[in-house]
Amino acid sequence: MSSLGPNTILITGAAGFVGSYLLQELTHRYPKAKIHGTIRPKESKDNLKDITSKYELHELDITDAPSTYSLIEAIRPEYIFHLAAQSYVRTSWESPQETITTNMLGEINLLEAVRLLKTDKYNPIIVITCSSEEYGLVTKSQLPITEDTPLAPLSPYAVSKIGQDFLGFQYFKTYGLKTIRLRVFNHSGPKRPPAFGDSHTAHEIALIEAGLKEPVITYRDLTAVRDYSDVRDIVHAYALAAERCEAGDVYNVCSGIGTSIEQIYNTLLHLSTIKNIRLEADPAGPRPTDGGTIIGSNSKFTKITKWQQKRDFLTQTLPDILEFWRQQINV
Ligand code: A2R
Repeated sequence: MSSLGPNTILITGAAGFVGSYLLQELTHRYPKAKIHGTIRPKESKDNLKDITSKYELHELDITDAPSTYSLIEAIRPEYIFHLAAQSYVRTSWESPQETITTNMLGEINLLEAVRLLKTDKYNPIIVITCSSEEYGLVTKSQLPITEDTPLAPLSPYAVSKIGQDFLGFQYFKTYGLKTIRLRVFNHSGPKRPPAFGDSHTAHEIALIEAGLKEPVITYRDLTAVRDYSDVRDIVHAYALAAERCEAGDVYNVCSGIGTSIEQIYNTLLHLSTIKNIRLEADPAGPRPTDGGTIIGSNSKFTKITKWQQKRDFLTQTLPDILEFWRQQINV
């Protein structure tokens, strides 16, 4: 590693939603570094369309141990950002096996590859993207959530992320791998698939504005409060984590601000050019783990990294998401 930063970087899951923003962030932050990303075989490259800076993509199924080892051996990244995952909470109820396999076995393959290649001279920093879902069942008296709040997972996805989290801890303790575990709270931005609530609502509004849908939007739970950040601030946090966080430690990455789902709906409806959109309750009702208030404390992370968020979720991120969908629909 030079004094200007890492010479070689690997992002697993680089063609995913966050991976594409991280690629953008890192190519600008480390213009001299060689940046590699993995893409799942047959995966779409749509998220990478607007990235003009240089990087190299490698096809990899992270559940394939020999291929994972070969890639790490070939490029020997000094920073590894591990994002490849089954990232949908809802899918995890339908496909718990796939979720646990991709997320836990995938990470074991990555950590094993590094363990086997580790020497006195080669021991990369590995940033692991864990999740606020690990905290799961949280009572009001436990807010804001710190890294010491007990983990109480409510979905197979949350269990898989605890597995990833604790594997990172174990490989640090047992083998001295430089893992940094980030428990990341809700984050969104343009390109977020409409399977996620805020993006779904913005997509629906853009369809209504284009005359492609009746002016009705359904909701599952307006009362839930979550801790939202802009994905562009989150990927900046990932870079700072690799540079400044303590190996072996765990950090919450969040805004510390509670935003209700109702605020998200109202903000997006207010931004719409159509003023007679009706909100109706989805007959499917809330998900098993909707509801409640999840707000994190980012003080451990901001103290060590000096991370500052630049974008306000309601007034900057949401308008950008709506504009993204308007443009997609008008193409
Ligand atoms: O599912 P795909 O084809 O979109 O590919 C996803 C990829 N991925 C895999 N890559 C290699 N081998 C696999 N077996 C495998 N399964 C899935 O990981 C996708 O490109 C990437 C994850 O990106 P997204 O699904 O867009 O998630 P997002 O929001 O970017 O989250 C990134 C990370 C994940 O670890 C989340 O659990 C965490 O941040 O919140």
